[in-house]
This record gives sequence, C-alpha cells and structure tokens, in this order.
Amino acid sequence: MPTNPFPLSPSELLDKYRQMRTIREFEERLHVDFSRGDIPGFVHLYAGEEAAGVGIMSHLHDGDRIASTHRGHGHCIAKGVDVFAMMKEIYGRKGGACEGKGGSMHIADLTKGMMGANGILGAGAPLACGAGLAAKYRQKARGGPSDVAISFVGDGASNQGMFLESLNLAAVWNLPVVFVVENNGYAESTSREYGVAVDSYVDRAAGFGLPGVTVDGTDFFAVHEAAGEVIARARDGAGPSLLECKMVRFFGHFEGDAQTYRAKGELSDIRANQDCLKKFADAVTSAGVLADKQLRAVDAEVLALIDQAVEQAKLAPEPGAADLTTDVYVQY
Ligand SMILES: Cc1ncc(C[n+]2csc(CCOP(=O)(O)OP(=O)(O)O)c2C)c(N)n1
Ligand SMILES: [Mg+2]
Repeated sequence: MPTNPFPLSPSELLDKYRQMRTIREFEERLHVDFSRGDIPGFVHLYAGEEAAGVGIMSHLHDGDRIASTHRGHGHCIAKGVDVFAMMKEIYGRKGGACEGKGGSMHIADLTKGMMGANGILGAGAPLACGAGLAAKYRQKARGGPSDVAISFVGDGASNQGMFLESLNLAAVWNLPVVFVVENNGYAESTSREYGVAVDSYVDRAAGFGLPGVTVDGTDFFAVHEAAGEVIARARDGAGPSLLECKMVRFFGHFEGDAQTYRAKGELSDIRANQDCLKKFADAVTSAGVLADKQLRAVDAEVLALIDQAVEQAKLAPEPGAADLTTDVYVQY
C-alpha cells in the first residue's frame, strides 16, 4: 500500500470527492434545466468553486452555523442539506427546503446549521456575528470548544458596509467567526481589479485587527489546511479571522449571462487548467491513494442521484393558496 500523504483517510477523501462531484453535477444539471425554462426565478451557479465550500465545511458539524450568499447551492450541499429538498426548492415545489416558497437564493436548513442563502450582498456577515455571539454564550455555559460561524461573501460583496462593520464587530467582541471571501475575480461583469482597491484581503483584514490568509481556492488541500487553522482558532476562543479563497466560476454570473466581459479563451482555459475536481482527482490517483475507477463509480452514483432529485422535484406539487401563510411567522 502506498503511504497516504493527505490529512484524510481514503474513505474520507472519497467522501470529499463525492460532495464536490455532487455540487458540480447539481449545477451542471441546473444549467441545462434552466435554459429549457423548467426552473422559475434566478439561479447563480457554484460550479468551479467546489473545493472552497467542501474544504471549509469539512471542519464543521451541524452545531456550527454558516451564512451563505446568492451563490449558495455548493455551501448547502457541503453543509449537508438534503439534495432532494434543495432541488424541490429550486423548482418551487412542496417538500422543498423552504416548502418551495424561497427558491435558489433562500435555501436554508437550521437543523444543518445552514442559516440561508441570501440575495442581499454582505447580509450574511452580521448574521454570522449573531450566530458567533450565541455560540460564545453557549460555550461559556457548557465549556469545551466553541461552535463557530462562517460568513461567506464574494469579492464584490466584500465592499459592502455590512461586511466591513461585521469584521470590526467580530474583532471587538472576539467572536468565533471566520469570514470567507470567495474571490472569483468578478462581481457580476465587473472585474475585481476595477472594484476593489487592495490586492489582498489579508491587508483589509489587518485594518480591522484580524489575521487573514489567502489560499488557492481551486486546491482542496490548500483550502482544507488553511480553513482547519482559522476554524480551530475560532473554536479555541482566539478570535475571528479572514480566509480569502482565489477561485474561478465556470458559468456566468447568473444563468442567461452572455459573459461578453470574459477574455477570449478564458472559459476553456479555466475548465482545462483550474478545475478543482480534476486537480483533486489527479492528486489522489497519482499518489495511489484512490483508484480512478473508484472515482468513476462515484461519478455514476452522483449522476443517478441528481436524475432522481430532478424527477422527484418535477413530480412534486406547487405550493397552493393554503400554504401562503404557513412557515411565515415563528410560533412561540
Ligand atoms: C446589497 C446588494 N447590492 C447589489 C446586489 C446585486 N448583485 C447581486 S450579485 C452581485 C455581484 C456579486 O459579486 P460577488 O460578491 O463577487 O459574488 P459572486 O457573484 O462573484 O459569487 C450584485 C452586484 C445585491 N444583490 N445586493
Ligand atoms: Mg465575485
């Protein structure tokens, strides 16, 4: 047996591959179904960014909370939200994660610590501060390591006042929060260079008194290692941090985006050279820790799962008038 150079066992590695592949196939399928007119509303796809979501969420349990973005499907899947409930939600059907009344940008599952995708840029950051404060109180009462909260924002959303205020609040209150900047180089069609003055988010974090680290977000192992450190820091009460993941998005900003702002050949180049799934597969197979046929078997299982999820979503009824006021107000 070859020695395993990775920090995860072969079965854990296969599980991470499965999660990333599930996100990829989920998004590839939505791309096709949306273009056919099968899906209502708006969707923003996470394909290409899987290593970040899965690398970070590998260190979390259900008691840890995440606050996601408009591009939230990958975060949901990596946090353990049921793929069938997600698909129904995106199709606007009963049995969806929010009974079909929220759609792509509002998928939430509090039992999994998934506080919600969010159509308002930067709005997840103060929610994560709230979850971090709650975790801090719980930790004081019970002792031991703290639950943590993760806030995700894109490079564009990182300019929002709410995000910057949250960095300050988390630092002042020493909250167990990690702020993840998913830097895919674009905010809609605006390139990062045009809209963000600093080259590195680590510098921006330093201005608020937070440590920061930048990683290649297309490298699962780099994300996994860096996320492990900042999350352990938060759990141990040593305070908040910022983690910048440099990444690529394989599709447009939203489905239907003609992407005329991309450089010539950019899309084929990132698919060929910056595909986090290919990089992961190359690393684990060339080290001899997993065999190609094990990965292909997972690919086939995932494809079948996504087919079933779409089939069930299409069969599920739409919410009716009687559902209008259910799940709107909390019952005390
Ligand atoms: C407060 C607010 N302002 C503007 C928008 C419109 N909007 C939606 S997504 C987006 C760009 C987001 O870019 P980024 O944060 O980099 O995330 P990405 O889409 O690249 O994942 C904008 C401007 C919004 N939803 N909310
Ligand atoms: Mg972006």
